[in-house]
Amino acid sequence: MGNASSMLTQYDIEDVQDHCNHLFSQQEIVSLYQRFCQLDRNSKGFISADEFMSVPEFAMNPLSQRLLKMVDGLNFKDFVAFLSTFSAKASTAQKIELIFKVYDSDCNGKVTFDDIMEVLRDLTGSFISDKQREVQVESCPVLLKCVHMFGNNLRW
Ligand SMILES: [Ca+2]
Repeated sequence: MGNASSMLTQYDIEDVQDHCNHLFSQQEIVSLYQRFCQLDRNSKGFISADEFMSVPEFAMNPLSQRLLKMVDGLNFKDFVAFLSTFSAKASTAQKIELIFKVYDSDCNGKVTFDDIMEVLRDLTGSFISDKQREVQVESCPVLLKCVHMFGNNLRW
């Protein structure tokens, strides 16, 4: 598994299914493997950051750099496990964990005010100022409550 010219065996498919908690069918795993091999141009067994960025839909996503940190260098099995989080069948806990990782900019296990500001910078670019972003965050009670629950920010 991992070589573009290789095929998945039934054992490989079942192994990947187990690894992603059966959130993908066997046919879906075969399709994902074909796409994985297309993106893994040098048949290294993983998709590099450059290869991910060659997918226009991915490159255009304002959060692509954050997602890249999570997927860069993953082998097929771990890549499918990552993708399974986006499945409608994934648990709420899995989805929350992914969102948390996207927001935890400095990967310190906490989502702080500064992490949220970083995400807003990625999403808005230079269209709004840091001051305007701060006002947006501070005027959102739900967001503030989340930061208090999951962060350890001394600002408040
Ligand atoms: Ca953080």
